[in-house]
Amino acid sequence: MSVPKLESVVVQTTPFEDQKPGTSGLRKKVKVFMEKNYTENFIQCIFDALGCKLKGATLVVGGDGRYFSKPAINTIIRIASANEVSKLIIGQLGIFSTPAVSALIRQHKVLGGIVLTASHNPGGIRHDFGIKYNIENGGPAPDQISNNIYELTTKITQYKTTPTLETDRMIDILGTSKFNVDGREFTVEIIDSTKNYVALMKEIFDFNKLRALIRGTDKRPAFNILLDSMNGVTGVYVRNIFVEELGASPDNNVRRVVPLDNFGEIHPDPNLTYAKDLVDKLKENASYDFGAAFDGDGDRNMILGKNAFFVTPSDSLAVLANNLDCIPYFKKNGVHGFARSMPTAAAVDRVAAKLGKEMFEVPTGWKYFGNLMDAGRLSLCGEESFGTGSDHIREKDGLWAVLAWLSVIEHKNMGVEDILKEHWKTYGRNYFSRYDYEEVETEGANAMMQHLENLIVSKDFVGKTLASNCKTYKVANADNFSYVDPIDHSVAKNQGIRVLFEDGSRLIYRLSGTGSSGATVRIYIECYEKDDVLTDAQVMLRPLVNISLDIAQLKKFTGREEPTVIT
Ligand code: VG1
Ligand code: CO
Repeated sequence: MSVPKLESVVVQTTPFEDQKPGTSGLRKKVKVFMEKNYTENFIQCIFDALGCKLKGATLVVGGDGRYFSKPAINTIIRIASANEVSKLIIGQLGIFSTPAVSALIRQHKVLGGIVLTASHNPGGIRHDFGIKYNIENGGPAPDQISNNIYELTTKITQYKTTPTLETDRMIDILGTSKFNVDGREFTVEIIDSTKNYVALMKEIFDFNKLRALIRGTDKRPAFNILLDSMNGVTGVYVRNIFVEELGASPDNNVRRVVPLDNFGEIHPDPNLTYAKDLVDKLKENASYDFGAAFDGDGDRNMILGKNAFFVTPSDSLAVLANNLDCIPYFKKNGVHGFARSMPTAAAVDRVAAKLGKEMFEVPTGWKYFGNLMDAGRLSLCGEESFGTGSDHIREKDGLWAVLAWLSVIEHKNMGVEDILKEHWKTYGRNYFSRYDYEEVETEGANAMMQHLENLIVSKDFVGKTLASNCKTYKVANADNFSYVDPIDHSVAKNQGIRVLFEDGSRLIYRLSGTGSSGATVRIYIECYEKDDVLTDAQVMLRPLVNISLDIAQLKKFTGREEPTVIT
């Protein structure tokens, strides 16, 4: 077949003011990305930020398949071809989970990847789209690169593209297309969305044991699971790994496994509010031993036991940390340190202390784990926001977390609730809850944060005793969290207001960096109990919750009576 000879053109454009990436890439309403030159500008700025490294480079491109993915990928193909990229590796139909992109970047040792997702944010024409750049270690771009991209978006005057490059239906069919653009060869390879990732999971876990768990053996009945992909991208991976490889039933063990570009109009966020449907299924049907849900792009997970027994992500991390040696990957590579994001409850810290492992506390966002992993000091980490992962890739990984949990269950021959109870008996329990107030007016949210800033530096705040429901807590310290990366010494400031009490309890306040309209206030509440480990979390935390709302004057600043989501 002859290779089409094409020429690139330069298109004049003007900057948009709102292209600052948040916690994890740029997220906006679809209609914003549809504005003339909006997507083009941002893609060109990613490429400009990469500078001369881009010349002749290969990039991975794909995402959760949400609405607007296809036109965005076609735009990326044309702009990449004009910017001297030599090859794009794209998932068929534009589909790759976020962990799969990370794995591919690492496996193919390419310059980086572009992930098209707004993750747990709703999708569809009226909702959100997102673009994120991942670097050569497979992880989200660090702050320095994102800031650089943002700077460029404020100054952009032109972008390069190849308008005659025919992209129609290109990403629908597996195979390689070659073009000649401005005299250079440009290749687009469309690959299977799941193959590489499934192979990686097979290397990490013992699939024979997992199959025996799910199918049952002469000695043990089948362990009855229900996995909910929430109409997100994990559907294709779940079918491949659980149904085809591990013998789960396509009718009874998995649900919502066909990715939809609007996620069926649900909020693809695996927590007790947005995945209530799964919680109800497990409550209705006591024959289920285990439930799990994933978010739109497949990096988050929620773990449930029989009767929808809820495992907090902070506890999930601690339990996995305590049991990693039953997973072949860690047997082979050893277990180095552990890490969690600052607002995540400190349950894993206790495991680290007992096992004599290094423990790190980083700001919110997976990008802060990457350097530690690259330096060989971090094997397992997590965030309270339903993110768990290991150094097998540089993103959090929902399916990995479920396979890890099932490996622990198989090894210990115990159910989820019993594993947790045993864990709490050994380590005590870190009670944790997060209150989210979504789509609050930005002004009120900012004013509340400013009020807290002033409060924590006010005279006598440290040392003060705060009381609610006959419980008293003495403030031991308060600050706005700063982090110095132990590897490259970069500094991240203003990562959340912390009120730390003498007994180890904590209150943390942050504004979300992933929303697409208004502000989302997050309040994180944590306390630790050595012996009283079976009380309901909301009951145990009630006094601290009251104190948190009281000192923040949340109602006064935001007008909100109740949170949108409690986890
Ligand atoms: C939230 C979570 C954070 C997570 C981020 C991306 O950020 O709190 O822990 O890393 O989402 O997750 P924020 O700034 O809204 O609190 V994902 O699955 O949306 O990429
Ligand atoms: Co996600």
